[in-house]
Amino acid sequence: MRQISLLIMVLLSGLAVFFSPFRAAPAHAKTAVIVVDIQGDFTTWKQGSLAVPGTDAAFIKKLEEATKRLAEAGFPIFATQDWHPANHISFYTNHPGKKPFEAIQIDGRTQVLWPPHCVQGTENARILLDPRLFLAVVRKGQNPQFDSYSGFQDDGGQKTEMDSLLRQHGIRKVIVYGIATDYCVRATALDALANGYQVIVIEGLCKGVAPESSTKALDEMRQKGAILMKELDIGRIVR
Ligand code: VGL
Ligand code: ZN
Repeated sequence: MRQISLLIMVLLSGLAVFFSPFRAAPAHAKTAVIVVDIQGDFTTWKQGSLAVPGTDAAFIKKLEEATKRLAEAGFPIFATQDWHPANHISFYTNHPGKKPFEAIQIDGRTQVLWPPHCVQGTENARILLDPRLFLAVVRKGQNPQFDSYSGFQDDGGQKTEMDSLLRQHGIRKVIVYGIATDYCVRATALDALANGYQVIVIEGLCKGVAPESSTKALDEMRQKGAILMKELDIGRIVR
């Protein structure tokens, strides 16, 4: 008899834990990861059209392993994906007489002209990490008239779904890394700060187009409130 009541108690306490309101809060309910633009066209590994120095197979493997560790630790993982139509305003080929990496003024904005890259549906527009890692992929730069380095909004002020996705998941803090430090990582981290999120940038998981602008971008992110971590140290990330 005593054994039966013990059994019932064990079962009931199991149920209590199962239905406990605390179970609804996963290990890192308020901190998410935003992995920026890990796409073939930005890598030397895939001989991308806009290959960023240092983005060889070993670096992408490092990104994949870090992202897996974060996923296993319970952080929700979001990705951004540069996703341009062929007639995109940022492609130098759409501005006769202009050369790649030239900067021009368009309606008072500075637009760097890039080699065509991340064209919708092409092999090198694909994200190179295991798609099962991501809770959602936010595409950007789809409007032919506006560039969008930021994962939150384009240069015309049109918002992506990023902010509402993060809100839906109760996120207050984001860990940001990817390509390129001086463009899309910078813009995404600064917009995250501007939208009220705490931001951690993992320097060792970023590569930049140019050293000088990358150093400047990291300084600016820190100055505006981001915490910079040299390498991923999950134990030091407090939620
Ligand atoms: C990026 C230039 C053009 C980036 C995207 O992902 O940093 N850079 N488009
Ligand atoms: Zn782009």
